[in-house]
Amino acid sequence: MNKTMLASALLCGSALAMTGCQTVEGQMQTGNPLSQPTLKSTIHTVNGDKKEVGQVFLRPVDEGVQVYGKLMNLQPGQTVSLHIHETGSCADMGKAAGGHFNPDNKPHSNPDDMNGHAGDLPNLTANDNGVATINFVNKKISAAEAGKYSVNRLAFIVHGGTDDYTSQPAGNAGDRVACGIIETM
Ligand SMILES: [Cu+2]
Repeated sequence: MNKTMLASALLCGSALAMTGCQTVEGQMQTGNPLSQPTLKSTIHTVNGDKKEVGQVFLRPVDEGVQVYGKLMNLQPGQTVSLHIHETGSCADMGKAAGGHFNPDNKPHSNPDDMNGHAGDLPNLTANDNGVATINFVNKKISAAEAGKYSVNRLAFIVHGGTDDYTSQPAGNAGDRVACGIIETM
């Protein structure tokens, strides 16, 4: 952890310290102000240099689990796709993460479809600085430490292309470009 990250962690480590906190965690929380993230993933490229490209947090909210964070170092305007995959491993260029998290054996769909994969999430488009944000409430997963719908110890996969929310089994989203294990805070 570098010094900047450490300072952010200290500033944002408690609900009482949110004022003035400029990290993604502070900027994007909505509602339930006392509900802190329970899970977090630091995402790295799957190729040789394993560069860090972002962080995603998960916290329980009334409607489900808020998934929020940023991916950096994308091409300006690039749309990528993000899913929760079923195995908590980023080995073998991310292939070890397996397929989409799908505890109820549903088809792949758009992330708002309750009949789709629990691990389906919306596409992200990078801004002029190559930064893409996600802020989505997933109603099909749990941010608890364990359980059928818990995503603890599973993996985020970033694909280089756009998820069409239709093609099976994974939306024709393209190569796996980055990956992060989901872990307890
Ligand atoms: Cu995927």
